Amino acid sequence: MQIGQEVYVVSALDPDSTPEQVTFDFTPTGNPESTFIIDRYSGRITLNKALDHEIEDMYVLNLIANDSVHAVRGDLHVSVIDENDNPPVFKASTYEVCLLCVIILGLSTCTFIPKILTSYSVKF
Ligand SMILES: [Ca+2]
Ligand SMILES: [Ca+2]
Repeated sequence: MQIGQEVYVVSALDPDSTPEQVTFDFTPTGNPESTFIIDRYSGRITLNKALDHEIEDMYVLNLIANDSVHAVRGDLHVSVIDENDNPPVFKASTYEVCLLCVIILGLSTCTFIPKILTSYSVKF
């Protein structure tokens, strides 16, 4: 998800207030690293930073709904679903192997071994 994308729209029920009288905000610690933005009147929450599952897979947002007399808190859990956005990378830029052939009892088997030794000898 990219910056500016809508995440959710929170709403509140208040029988003695009009929707315009209820405002929304995060608690002082309810928006980790200012990752999200909330529109105080519409309750629309959008991204202030791009999300990445590999960095953070879950956010818990602490919200306040306020009718100017009462302020109530609520939580919104945002799960960041993993998408396949990382290509595979070889662990080494170059691989070198030496093929060692061993003859045992007339049967030949071949085994790949990492090239750790610069030279080696095999006696039969
Ligand atoms: Ca009210
Ligand atoms: Ca991913």
